[in-house]
Amino acid sequence: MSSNPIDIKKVHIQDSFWTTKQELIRKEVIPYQWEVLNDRIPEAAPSYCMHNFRAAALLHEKKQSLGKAFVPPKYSYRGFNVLPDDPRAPKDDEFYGFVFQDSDFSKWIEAVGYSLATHPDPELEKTADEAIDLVCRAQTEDGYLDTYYIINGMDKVFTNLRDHHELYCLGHLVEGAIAYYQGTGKEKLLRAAMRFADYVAERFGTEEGKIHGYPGHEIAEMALLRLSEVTGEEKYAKLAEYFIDQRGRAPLYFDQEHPTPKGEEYKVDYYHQAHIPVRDQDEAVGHAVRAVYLYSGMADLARRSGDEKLFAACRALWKSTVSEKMYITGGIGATHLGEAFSFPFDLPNDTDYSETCASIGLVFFARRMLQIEAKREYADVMELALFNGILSGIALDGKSFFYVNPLEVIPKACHLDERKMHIKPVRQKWFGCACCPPNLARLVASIGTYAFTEKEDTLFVHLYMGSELEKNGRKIQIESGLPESGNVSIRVSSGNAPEPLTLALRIPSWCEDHYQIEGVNVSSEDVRDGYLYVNVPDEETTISLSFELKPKFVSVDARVNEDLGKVALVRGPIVYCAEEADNGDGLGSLYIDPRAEIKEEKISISGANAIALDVEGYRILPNEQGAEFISPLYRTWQGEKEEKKTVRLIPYRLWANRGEGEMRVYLSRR
Ligand code: FUB
Ligand code: ZN
Repeated sequence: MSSNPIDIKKVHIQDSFWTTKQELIRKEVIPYQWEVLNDRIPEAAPSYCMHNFRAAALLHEKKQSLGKAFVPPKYSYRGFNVLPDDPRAPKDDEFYGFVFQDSDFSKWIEAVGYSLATHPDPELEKTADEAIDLVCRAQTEDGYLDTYYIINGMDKVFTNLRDHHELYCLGHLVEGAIAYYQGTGKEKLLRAAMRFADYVAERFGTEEGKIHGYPGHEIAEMALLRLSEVTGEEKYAKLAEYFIDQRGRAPLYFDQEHPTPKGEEYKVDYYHQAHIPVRDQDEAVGHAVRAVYLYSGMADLARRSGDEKLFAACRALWKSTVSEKMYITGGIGATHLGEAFSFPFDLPNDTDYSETCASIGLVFFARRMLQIEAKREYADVMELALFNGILSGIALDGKSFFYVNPLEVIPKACHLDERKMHIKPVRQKWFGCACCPPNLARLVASIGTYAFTEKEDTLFVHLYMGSELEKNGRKIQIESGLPESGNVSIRVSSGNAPEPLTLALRIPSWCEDHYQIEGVNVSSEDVRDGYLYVNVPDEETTISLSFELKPKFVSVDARVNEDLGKVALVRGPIVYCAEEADNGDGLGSLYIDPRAEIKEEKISISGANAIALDVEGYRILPNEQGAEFISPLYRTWQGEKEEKKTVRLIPYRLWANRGEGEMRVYLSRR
């Protein structure tokens, strides 16, 4: 039997690490994003998100007042990213921004919903209610809700499923509406999302007369399955099932929608994970965010239906992703060309994409796999992505963000080399295509639902974080020293009417099974797939866990050419990097000795506490020995001149909080 995420209202995170992040989302990111969505931050790229909802609402109002005299706009393609001629004075009745700009509101309201679930805030709720009123005013009478088409002309609705994101906007709207309903009990947005889903369900399906397509950018699949769970309405699950089953079936829908040059079809469909039916897919391909969103929906469906073939595909896709295409930071999407996966073991460090959203999608996928089978391999990846490739996406003050999370940066190259211009050496205030910051906000705001899942008498602890929750009438208080120390304590109250309670405690693979447990009797037989199953006695019980957490060097599979002869430094789930701020520039000339002692030092970077690691190494000095060979650039080799150097590394997530400078995760080794 599978497990479910814990009810967000039942888990209170009180953790020295995660509470700080959640507070940042609540106090900085949510209010800041609201200003951005309303174009009130002069130095941030304009969003036009709320402008578009207002424009759509105005259009309906005009229709009402003009009655039969109203002439609906006729669709004419204006572009994927529509910018006003005069950015300071956008026209009231035009759509601006990316075609999927509505989704920025949906992600914002999702973060708001989760935040209100645990931190009631009447002022924020009032702002959110007003925003919802506006969004609902933008919806058409028959339930359609995508401002790009409402404003630009409804006659072409669902005619470009491949590129335009109506079903993506539906998915995000559903997710946002569910979160707001869960956080506040208010149904208005949920009803609007259901009406849009009903509209889509009417139009799509295998039946004659219906559209036989599916989302160009996945997410509706997992969102609709969740909507079905929350509302108890089977029709939403059926729609999700249709989208998943139909994808990649011949004749390929996107090729029909966009007649594709012969020989190019595979490329196009592959990019959208629509080249073959999903149950036959075994390699993670195409646009990375789309891929992991699809796999998450597939896992949800497999859990719901018990479809073994579908689950086998999920497993194969998981394996392909994490054992051939994932960076040590939990980043995925090795190429910026199409924001996509590359071929197996192609993991360049300085041109990669590793979009924040893609790592977030990987966390979605991991949690869903965990729900089906509690194996630590999923939780290990979830934790890795969270602490590294995701949290690197946000500055310590919550006011700037990375979209792309590279493993190696030379700022000059980002400014001058076109191949690297997608890489920013400092976090940005906002992005015209602002998918990542609000995605990060909704994930962090709901982190408890990733840390804990439950079934009948078992609580699964996938991630350790200080928290209070309840299970089977027992109060559970967790204290965690992670990521700095591996000490965890779990106190379980006796409760009035004790029912059986099992805690399934993840033994993180980074401790290499070196851990101690006190307070309960367990044996090695209680460990299954990296989880220690503890039957908690009826009386009050305190379990103390101590996971060995020491720094170590990691090398990469030899097929990753990029990293041959190099090592990365990790400490528990934390991946480290060297920065110019500590080591000077020219990080590529540093060598470290993986056999040397690693020293730890407590540091603070812009108010964030962390542990820095110092390791002995060398710096290769400019080669002035040997005779010139053809030009001064080359010399006959006579050995390198080097000087000793202690190299300092800091947690990767903290890089670029001290101004612009070089950064590198993998260092050459001796
Ligand atoms: O297309 C919507 C979002 O924008 C994607 O998920 C991101 O990769 C970015 O392209
Ligand atoms: Zn993104």
